[in-house]
Amino acid sequence: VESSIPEPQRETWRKFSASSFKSKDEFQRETVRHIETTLARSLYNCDEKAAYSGTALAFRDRLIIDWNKTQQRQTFADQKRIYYLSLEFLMGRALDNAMLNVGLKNSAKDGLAELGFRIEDVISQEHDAALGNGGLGRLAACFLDSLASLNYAAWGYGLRYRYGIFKQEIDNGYQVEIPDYWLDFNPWEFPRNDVTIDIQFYGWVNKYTDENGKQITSWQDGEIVTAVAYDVPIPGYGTATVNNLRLWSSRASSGEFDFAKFNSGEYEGAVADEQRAETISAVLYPNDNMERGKELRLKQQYFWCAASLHDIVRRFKKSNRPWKDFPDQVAIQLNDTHPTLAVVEMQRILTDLEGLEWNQAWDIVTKTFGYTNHTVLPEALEKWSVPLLQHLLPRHLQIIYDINLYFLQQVERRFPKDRDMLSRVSIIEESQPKMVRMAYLAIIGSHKVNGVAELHSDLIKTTIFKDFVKIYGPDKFTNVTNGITPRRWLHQANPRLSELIASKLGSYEFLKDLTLLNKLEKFVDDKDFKKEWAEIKYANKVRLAQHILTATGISVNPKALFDIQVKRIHEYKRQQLNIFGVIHRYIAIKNMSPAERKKLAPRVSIFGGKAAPGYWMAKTIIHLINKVGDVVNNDKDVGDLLKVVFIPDYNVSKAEIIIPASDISEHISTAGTEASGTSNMKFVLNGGLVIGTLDGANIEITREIGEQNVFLFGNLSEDVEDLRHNHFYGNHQVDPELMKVFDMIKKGTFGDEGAFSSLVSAIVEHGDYYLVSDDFNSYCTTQDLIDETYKNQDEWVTKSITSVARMGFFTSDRCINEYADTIWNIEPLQVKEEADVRART
Ligand code: 4GP
Repeated sequence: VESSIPEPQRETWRKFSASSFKSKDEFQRETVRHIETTLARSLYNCDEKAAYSGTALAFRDRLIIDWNKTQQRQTFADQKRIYYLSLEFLMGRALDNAMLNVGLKNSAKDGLAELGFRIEDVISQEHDAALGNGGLGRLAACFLDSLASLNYAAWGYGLRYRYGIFKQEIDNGYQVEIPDYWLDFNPWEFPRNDVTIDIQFYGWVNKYTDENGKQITSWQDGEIVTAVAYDVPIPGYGTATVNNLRLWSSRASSGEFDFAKFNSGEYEGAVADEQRAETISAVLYPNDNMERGKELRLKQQYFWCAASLHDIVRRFKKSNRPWKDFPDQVAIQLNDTHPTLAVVEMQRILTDLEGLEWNQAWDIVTKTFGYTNHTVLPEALEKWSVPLLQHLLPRHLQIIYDINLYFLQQVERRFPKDRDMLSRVSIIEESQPKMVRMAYLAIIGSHKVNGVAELHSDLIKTTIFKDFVKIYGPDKFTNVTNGITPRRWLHQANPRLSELIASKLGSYEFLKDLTLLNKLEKFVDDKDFKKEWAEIKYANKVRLAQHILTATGISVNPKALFDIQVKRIHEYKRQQLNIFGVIHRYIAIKNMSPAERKKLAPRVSIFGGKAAPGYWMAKTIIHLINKVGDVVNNDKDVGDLLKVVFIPDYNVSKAEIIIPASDISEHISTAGTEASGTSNMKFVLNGGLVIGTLDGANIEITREIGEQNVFLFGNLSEDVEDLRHNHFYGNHQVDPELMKVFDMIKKGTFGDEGAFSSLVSAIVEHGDYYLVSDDFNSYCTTQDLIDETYKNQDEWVTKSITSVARMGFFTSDRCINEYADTIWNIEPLQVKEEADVRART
């Protein structure tokens, strides 16, 4: 690097090089210094917010020192790096995680207490970084934690949205969306004003022969927007590795500001261009498992892919290696199809800008990329219209056509008699207008394609991508079952349970090797241990009850069975099945004799989750849940036997309170629709049991923890197609008990029945696509079995402990090691300082 300090001066430099705090006193000194100087506050005006800011800045310094060293170490080692491209990183809060991962939470706790603050109050000042919708975005965040904890040289690349996922309020039972402006104070990012990349849009393609007779293809004119890097340090647990998450922010390029306009008094016009540029990274699109082909979304995708790739290429070029080494130095993982344009941009860089031959370039591209599919739902499979691409990215469209041409030629040679095959697998769908099928492009441009749980990986091979299995053979397709980080989802969310487990296992090593949990099985008959286990669950329920009271005004009994379904609201996830089941229970209670009522375990049905603002059915489900709650919670005749709660604004920090408090959680998607699910893993790891369908990772969870520890119900994925067919062509009868539920809704018990008619008619009149009626009876029977089982608390706790003991497989560490082995072909980097910082929890 040109600006580096010459050797003779480096001694001085090293003498004063910043060092990390290691003790409570040093932490206090740093925190007070930041409060007094960086924030210009004092002991006379330091509130909890300022205490949070000071603490966060002190820990940020610590992280950045390790971050610098990590980056240097990785540069010197010059090994392969993995780049995880994701439009979503649902990180949640950073401070608690930073304190735990560097092993200084206890020092911080004592240090803050001496300064006059409770650590919990300080931690809860932080605004969630909510740059994601749901499963796919939270998975990316768990992966970053594992990559750093396992010492992989890894970077995340994403967009720095000014507005993350909207904040949800409930007004008169309806969801209302409030913008989430989260950047007012964000100590966790470093603007890198020196790391900028100009990104081009629109314009036209000029092909010509230069004076040396060389064919030149040049993309000209159009509009330039600048990408500015913001770096977020990602600390590993118990290691000195701090990796980087680079988020791009859009800014008008310096050439863009129109001084002529400005000087002639047209202030607004001059500023308008600037605002247009900034719009690109302004908002996260609030859709989960759903695509809506908006031009601005496509702009976001290209802006982010192009910036990331040029950054990666720039880093690679510093090593002066030949291009053919690129795939040995770089692995790029596409988190769903959102970053697929990176494949095209890479091919463009190599051919148009670097002058490689098409085939040589394409070989490099396909060895570099891997693609992860997260859904088989047709409404979520991305397609972009050809005219839109032609307009926005004219050169990329040409390259897509060329990729498709060579691919189809190859297919035709292999399957000369199968004309149909060509149109089925073409990247271009011959519709009006023509569409580019991004998943096909991602498959063709990658060397591996993976699903996220066994059933899902089988389904993509036998349904949506089956032709590609014929073309490429089965080895290109693989499975990596999802996982979660036990650091956040056990240790941070459930500190008492983590502590109890550590006391039994003798250390916190299980947070690094989750399979060690299996040693807990030895203690399932230990009375004191079981008692403590149950007490911790109860304390977590008290904590949640407190949150529910503050957030909704509803008072719930923590002794009742807590039945929780929190996730994005979607018809396929079937919150409607759950709330219909609740109404069924309400009817049953109303008809019970006092003796029967005495025998029933009181229950609190807890819901949470956001609906995409344009998803009418999902919003109707939220409305029904709230209206049922209004009626049931105020029915004196029912009392504590049943309460229905909708917790507003479900997000990562709320999940950390909600998940440890479940007795039962619901993962009840129509079989074959939920790719994996990850909250199922979080709930079980926290000692809750689950009711679920044979879908996604539920199947593997059951295999690991044993069928006797899971409440399974419902039809199997292989029967779904026939059942759907029958709904239209057979003799389809809606379940009679479900009809009683509909009668109650129609009577107006929960307010204007018209408000819910779409939910009812989807089942009664429109073919019940999600098989709610088919599964209703088996769902309700299984809920009765849960009531029965819950009565025997001793047996329940045994199930709970056994399940936790067998959850080792579902750590994201295992998952990342599988990606590293089977897709990225990359080894972790050895870190010497590791011993120094380990196990200081
Ligand atoms: C989600 C899937 O719906 C979920 O089953 C899976 O666990 C998660 O990805 C992580 O793999 N998909 C999305 C999406 O969030 O937007 O497609």
